[in-house]
Amino acid sequence: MKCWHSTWLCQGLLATLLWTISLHSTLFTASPSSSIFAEAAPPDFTPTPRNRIFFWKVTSTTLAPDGVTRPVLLVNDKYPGPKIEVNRGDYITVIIENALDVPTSFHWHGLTMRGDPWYDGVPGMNQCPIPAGTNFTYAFGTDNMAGTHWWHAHFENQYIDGLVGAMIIRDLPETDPFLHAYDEERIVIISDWYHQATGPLLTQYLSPASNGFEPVPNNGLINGKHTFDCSTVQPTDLPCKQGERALFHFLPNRRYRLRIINSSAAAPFMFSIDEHQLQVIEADGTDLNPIMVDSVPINAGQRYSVIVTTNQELKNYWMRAEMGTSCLPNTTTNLNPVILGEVRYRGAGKAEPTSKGRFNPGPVAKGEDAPVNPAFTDACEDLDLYMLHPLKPEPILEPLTHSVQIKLSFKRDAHDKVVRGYMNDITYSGDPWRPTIAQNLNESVIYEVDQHVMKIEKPGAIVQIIFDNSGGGEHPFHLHGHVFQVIAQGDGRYVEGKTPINAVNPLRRDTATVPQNGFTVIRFKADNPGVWALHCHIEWHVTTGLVMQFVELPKELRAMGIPKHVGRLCETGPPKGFKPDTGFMPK
Ligand SMILES: *[C@@H]1O[C@H](CO)[C@@H](O)[C@H](O)[C@H]1NC(C)=O
Ligand SMILES: *[C@@H]1O[C@H](CO)[C@@H](O)[C@H](O)[C@H]1NC(C)=O
Ligand SMILES: *[C@@H]1O[C@H](CO)[C@@H](O)[C@H](O)[C@H]1NC(C)=O
Ligand SMILES: *[C@@H]1O[C@H](CO)[C@@H](O)[C@H](O)[C@H]1NC(C)=O
Ligand SMILES: [Cu+2]
Repeated sequence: MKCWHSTWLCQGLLATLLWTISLHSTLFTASPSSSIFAEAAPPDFTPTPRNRIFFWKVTSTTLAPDGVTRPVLLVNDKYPGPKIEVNRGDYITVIIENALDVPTSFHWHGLTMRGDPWYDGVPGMNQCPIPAGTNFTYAFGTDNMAGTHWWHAHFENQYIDGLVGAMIIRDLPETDPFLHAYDEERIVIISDWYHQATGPLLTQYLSPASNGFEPVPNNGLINGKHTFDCSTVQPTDLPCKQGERALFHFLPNRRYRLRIINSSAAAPFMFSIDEHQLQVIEADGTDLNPIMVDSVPINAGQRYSVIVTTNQELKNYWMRAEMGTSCLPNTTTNLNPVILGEVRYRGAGKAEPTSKGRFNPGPVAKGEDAPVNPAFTDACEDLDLYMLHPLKPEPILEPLTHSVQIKLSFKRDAHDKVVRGYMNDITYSGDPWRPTIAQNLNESVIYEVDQHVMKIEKPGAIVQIIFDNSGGGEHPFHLHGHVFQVIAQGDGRYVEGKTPINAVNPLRRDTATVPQNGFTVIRFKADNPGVWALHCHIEWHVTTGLVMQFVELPKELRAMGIPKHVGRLCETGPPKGFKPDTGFMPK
């Protein structure tokens, strides 16, 4: 096989990997910029496991997903970025060419990265950022997982600017419980959208004047598309033309699995299709005992699969992602909170739908969006935890080895007067160029307080985390490296031994909402050596420090070492203009 990448790829650890590729792969005829699956390819059940290889070029450009042109960051010129789609048991290799003039890194949201912790993609924890103008290869196993996941940049706030995409691990026919439950599937990526690049928004957000109010999105997108009323664009001189809605072409009397991914930076959404029920079958990769609902609330970072049956009257229908505006700090005059897609039944023509939303009785006038679902404006919460149970039951994790209470709060810094997020009175501030995983190689390492490290040294320890959010708004918390059990979620305070818990076959997922003025309790088993971030998935809150990290099984992790080419990322150090506290502020 030709060795056409930089020399490290041809050496060391990766030599074994490439050997595996050359044995099992037929992919090297693919051109470096194309993914191995065509976008609308039918399921590829070529023998698994295989190493599936993806070539990505990351660039900075402009795009108008809703008709309003703005600067964006893209992978292979696409928004959302190219989908990764593999089968249970496969390996994934992503060869990244960073053609930006700033560093970057990528996280594989939903995968446990078991055995490959240095590819989890969090600078300052698992790696140093990929320097501008260089290439880096992520190569990892999928831990026998299946389900609807996603990938996104994890350096600074780059994912808000466009570096996101779907990552689907298809189950195998012999293990898929829903094999006969649906006929076809579609991916639905929902996102909030800003008309300005993150840089200027951050400058405002990280100033005392913001009072901690996050930037409010201007629009939302379904699969990278939506319309926007150009007469309300701000600033008024932004180039604006008619945008388009996402279209879903459905055949009558068929069952479609919709894999819904919420890649928002801030706003939660309520997802529904007019006049259709949704059968929920998956949450964050966990297959569920199916339940029927009218709509599904999806918080940032979360995923659901629903089956929708096209058994209604032959016409077209609105797909709605209603933004929870009351969960946002402020509404702006030009925010369009109801994001619409069009579901077209075959035979019903191309007419714009006239269907009614459950929560807006009146018809939707042409060119006019419906008001926000009032059921949602009060609650920015997950689907009722007690309704969702895994299809494959697992007992609650016990007995507890650790129980950690984490109090969430926002406070104004006495010195710079900026409002920041705190977990147990620590606001995270790690140096991207000094990753914990490398520091852990030194047995007697002492971490800085603001790295907010919590060590778990006992293999198999059962860790409980109680999020106490008695003073604030909702926060969807994501734990890397694990699928956790959600054992309680509710309003007010959690009292150990008193508050009822969800003790029988609790939901397992990787992103759970901590409700406004409420609590969420999760448990996981420490059986995966690595450095795992625990953070709010409202991307703005990551910037203001609502982040901490577990160093799980430090001894075992140390023994695993760090692959040479990952270590090399740290050789160059931060580029000029990078400040540890604020990163790259706009020029
Ligand atoms: C990165 O990869 C691309 C595409 O494979 C290649 O053209 C380029 O020369 C590589 N750059 C470096 C710095 O190795
Ligand atoms: C939010 O609203 C308040 C009160 O109307 C205003 O003072 C503040 O500037 C707004 N913040 C943002 C980020 O828009
Ligand atoms: C996506 O997550 C954001 C942030 O938590 C939330 O406001 C929004 O409602 C979610 N979208 C959907 C479709 O649930
Ligand atoms: C390991 O950490 C200790 C404590 O911070 C420090 O004194 C020592 O120099 C470090 N050793 C190496 C090899 O860096
Ligand atoms: Cu948050």
